[in-house]
Amino acid sequence: MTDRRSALVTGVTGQDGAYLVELLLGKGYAVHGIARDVAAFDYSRLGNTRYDAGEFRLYNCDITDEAGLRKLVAAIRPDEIYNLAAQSHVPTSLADPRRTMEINATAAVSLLRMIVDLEFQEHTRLFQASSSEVFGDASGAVLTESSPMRPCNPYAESRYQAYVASTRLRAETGLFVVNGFLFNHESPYRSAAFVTRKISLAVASRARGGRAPLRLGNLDVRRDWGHARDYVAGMWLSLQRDQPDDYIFATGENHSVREFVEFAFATAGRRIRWQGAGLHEAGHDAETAERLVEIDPAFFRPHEISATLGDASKALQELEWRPRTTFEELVREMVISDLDRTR
Ligand code: NDP
Ligand code: GDR
Repeated sequence: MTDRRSALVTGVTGQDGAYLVELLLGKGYAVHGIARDVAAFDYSRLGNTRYDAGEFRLYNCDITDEAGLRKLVAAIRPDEIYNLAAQSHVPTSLADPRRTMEINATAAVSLLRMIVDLEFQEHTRLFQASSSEVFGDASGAVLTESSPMRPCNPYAESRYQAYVASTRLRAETGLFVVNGFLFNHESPYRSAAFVTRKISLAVASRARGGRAPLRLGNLDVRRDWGHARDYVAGMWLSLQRDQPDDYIFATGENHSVREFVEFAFATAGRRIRWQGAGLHEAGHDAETAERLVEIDPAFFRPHEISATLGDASKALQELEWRPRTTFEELVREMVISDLDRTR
């Protein structure tokens, strides 16, 4: 590759990986993507972005393969690393806490140490994808970078460990590492394991004649939901500063799962009428009385975070970052994308 700026992106087949690669290629970077299975990389997501062989390369590497990863980092000597690879699903972390910890904490810390061991810390900057989950259930309080951290599931614990190690290494070695406390961000590329995409896919399925009701857990939890495209812009901005620091990326507004469901079905022309209570609550089409939504206790969580709400003023002041997409625009984009795909 040429002498243009280079970036190494882990987790490149995920939602944020797609938007970040597009953003970096658009800025003229030489982008190196790491995936467990490079064949899973969906080039159609790059749209019209140029990605000829000189600008974009993919490598097969599991992030927990320390020797393999070290070889790649040493050979590429990237200007920037975006560590997005993760087991990112909270219920899966409850089922497999060990693997979650290996990927999200142990491997993340190894990557940080690697930069120091290779003596790249004067050259290579790293963005670590952290999460609003580290703050635990703050009962809807507005969260800032200095809010207390009370992780309440293995996923959140893994994020917390990576955060603690990175700030320690930053202080000890001068490593340029930024933790982004990312609040939920969604898009048409979101995996169906997450509630927003599950809903948009269900709306699309219903529109093409599907009859199975959408089965959900707690409808009243609230999330500070933004668009992934806006959040990857924040990741990039955070590595362009003179000094590394940690930032909240959030919209400052939250909505319930119920509101997401109502707005998503409304985008496809259906109004929901809720009937019943608790596990017996169901959402019916207000005109046809079809049963569209049901409650399934399997999707409830032992330690639920009832609401998240972030204050991104530090990112606004220091990075001039602000979310551009409203909640309504986000839901509409996801539903229309799934309707188009299934048409
Ligand atoms: P995704 O779950 O969509 O993507 C995660 C990526 O990590 C996938 O490409 C996955 O690859 C890869 N991965 C998983 N395990 C390994 C492994 N052992 N070795 C190499 N790659 C691996 O997450 P998002 O794109 O939504 O999020 C990006 C990052 O930001 C993640 O770290 C996530 O935890 C964090 N984050 C996301 C938030 C959100 O709302 N989206 C909010 C807060 C934090 P594969 O395709 O092979 O599974
Ligand atoms: P979250 O996202 O756990 O916040 O983690 P998810 O979309 O899974 O859950 C959001 C909220 O919706 C409730 N919920 C359901 N969730 C799922 N997945 N399926 C359901 O059927 C359902 N019904 C209700 C959940 O209980 C929860 O309260 C995401 C991930 O991207 C993490 O990696 C990231 O760190 C956090 O966001 C911030």
